Amino acid sequence: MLYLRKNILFLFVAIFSLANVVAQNTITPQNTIEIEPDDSEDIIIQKSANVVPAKNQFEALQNEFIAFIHFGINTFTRMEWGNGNESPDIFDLKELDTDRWCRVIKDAGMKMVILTVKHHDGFVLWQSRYTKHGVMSSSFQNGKGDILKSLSESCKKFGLKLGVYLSPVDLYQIENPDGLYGNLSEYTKRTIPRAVSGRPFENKTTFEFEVDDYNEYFLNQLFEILTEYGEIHEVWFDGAHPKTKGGQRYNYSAWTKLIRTLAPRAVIFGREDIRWCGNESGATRKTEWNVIPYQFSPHSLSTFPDMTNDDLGSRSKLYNAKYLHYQQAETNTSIREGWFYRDDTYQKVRSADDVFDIYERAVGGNSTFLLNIPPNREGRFSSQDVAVLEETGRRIRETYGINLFAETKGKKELLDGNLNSYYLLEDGENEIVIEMPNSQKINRIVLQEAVDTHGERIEKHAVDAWLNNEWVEVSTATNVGYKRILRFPEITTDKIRIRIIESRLNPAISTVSAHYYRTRPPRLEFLRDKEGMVTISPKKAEFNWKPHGENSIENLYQNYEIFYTTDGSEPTRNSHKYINPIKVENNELRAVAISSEMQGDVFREYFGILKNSWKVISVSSNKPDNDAGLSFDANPETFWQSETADLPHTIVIDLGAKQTISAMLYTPPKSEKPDGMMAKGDIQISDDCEEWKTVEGFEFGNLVNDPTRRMHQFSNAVSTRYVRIVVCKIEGENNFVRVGELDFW
Ligand code: FUL
Repeated sequence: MLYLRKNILFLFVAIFSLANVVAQNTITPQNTIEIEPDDSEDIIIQKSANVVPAKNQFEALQNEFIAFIHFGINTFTRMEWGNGNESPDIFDLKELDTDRWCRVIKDAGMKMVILTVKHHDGFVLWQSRYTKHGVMSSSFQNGKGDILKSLSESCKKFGLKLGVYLSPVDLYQIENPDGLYGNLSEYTKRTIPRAVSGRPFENKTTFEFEVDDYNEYFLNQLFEILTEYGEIHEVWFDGAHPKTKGGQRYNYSAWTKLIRTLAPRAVIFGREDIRWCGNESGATRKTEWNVIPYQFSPHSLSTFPDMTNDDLGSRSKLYNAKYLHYQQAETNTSIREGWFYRDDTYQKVRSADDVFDIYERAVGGNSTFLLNIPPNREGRFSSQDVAVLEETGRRIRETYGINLFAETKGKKELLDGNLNSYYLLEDGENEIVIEMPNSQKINRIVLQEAVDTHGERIEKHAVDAWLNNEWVEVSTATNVGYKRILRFPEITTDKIRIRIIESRLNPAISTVSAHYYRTRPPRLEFLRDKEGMVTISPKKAEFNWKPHGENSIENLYQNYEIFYTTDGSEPTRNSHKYINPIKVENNELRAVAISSEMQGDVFREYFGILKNSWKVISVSSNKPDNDAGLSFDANPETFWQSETADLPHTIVIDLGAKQTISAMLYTPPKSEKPDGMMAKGDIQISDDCEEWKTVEGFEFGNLVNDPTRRMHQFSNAVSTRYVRIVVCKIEGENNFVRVGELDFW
């Protein structure tokens, strides 16, 4: 049964009391619906199923994946938060390539860019009339540069929307003696924008507000941003406050009025339009409702409820509400460790797996994915970030750019990918069967409800596939809302069934599509224990900022097998299949992961002689918690560290028995700042621990930039029981030595 948008009918399922029936028929879809004191629980749920996004919110939902750009003074001080006392000279920007930012953002599949035009430190990135603390006082383009202008022009060129982050807290205005923040000025009637001689506005709109100095300053700046940089689609108000002063209050109602008048299509983050998802790590809820209960009208509040709870909108939360309001979540996180760029060595970048996994969880979990990409001090995105974004964009296009139901005949309003049509399930109708003309390989199903007309209704659903002449459940999830992506191991079928298990009212489904994510074989890593047993597993990416608790490898890598060799030959599908840890001793291990369609890279590593009977005979010094034995405990996370920085450092090891060795392997310990790495020294051998013979000198270069495992190969193999390593040069800040692992081959 097709329901056209203009012909909205409201059908209700259950049998209610007369009062309830009257109420049901009068529920008009709205952005905010008030709960009456005598509303029954059923009525509350029906009301919740008619709370819909406003026009600007619905437009914003369709952006799905958007970019955040943190750029400013902190980019140059390498701090996450500035203090407001920074000199504008610090902003030493020589080049800026906003076209390149936009090209990369567009290719990644993002639709909007939000720039931090003023972060907490108060330094502004545009040519404001109302402060000198910004680009106008820096050397960038002789004080004439305007980052917002340049970005707005690039956005136009690349067809991207533009948003602004304007920090309510302003440390420059707090710390500076003439600062306006919390200066206890009087609330008086003021005209916005305040006229500044020689700098008239083309837009002649004016506003009168009863505000104090800081609110006036903030409104004047909002006026500049919203009238002189093209259309603004999002205004981001951060809730974080490093400091406050003088009991400063914000005149949100005036801010909102100004934004609604000057940028009617813009959504406001941190107010009633868009809410914080509750974390900054890229974590997503299994059930993300955008219909949120409020105790007071969300349109007049100045403080907002806690958004960190795991459950914000289940039935039980709604029963206690006074208002139900549509307020979508933005899943915001950074591609790097931190919001601002620091460096390319120590500040790790998320892997494409991680970003793509967050994309599927966030966009496919009823929220918008806001990913921060902080430009570097050269005004560009670093190549590591670009590579990750390119790969993410490729995966999004490959997976979601092709709808495997495209050729399917059936309910057009479900299959046409058009958000303006929907299929409203009839009473008692709880499944949709989609029959394809041919069998397809599928591992993703996407569902969308017609939230703009019917709100969020589905509470629980499942996807079944017709396999071997029966229905088999392949995936199940809770709510849908704007979009739900269901991921499951790949199946080949010509029939899919969507089952609605629980719902707040008859759901209106706008689109159903099927997709195939080409599972890449994972990168591999090896870990050998003291007994020589090697575990082969997908390589975990290093990213040590705000863990989101998800295992992106498990989420994305399904249907692959690992094959290996230990005889130096290339592993193929015919080699040994890896199931459990394998013993590798004095051999080279090579392994490859193979998925149904693709063969991954071959990973190889030398494993030396077993270390289970090694002993430390003597050591020049060690810190109490970093004893020398940790240099061969088969755990690269633990390490020997000398107590002193006096060179040379020496360690004498008993190999337990006479062994033939032809190479030494050195693994520096993992650490944020690689330090104490043995760069040069001698390898000596002895049979009695008294008479020593130097067999080799070793030297490793560029360890600070590349603190990875190194091998020194001997010119001739030697036989020995005791080995003494004499370290005479260290790379890193101090001269103490740190050894994660030593191996002999
Ligand atoms: C937080 C801020 O304090 C961070 O610096 C960053 O801007 C992030 C998006 O919001 O609250």
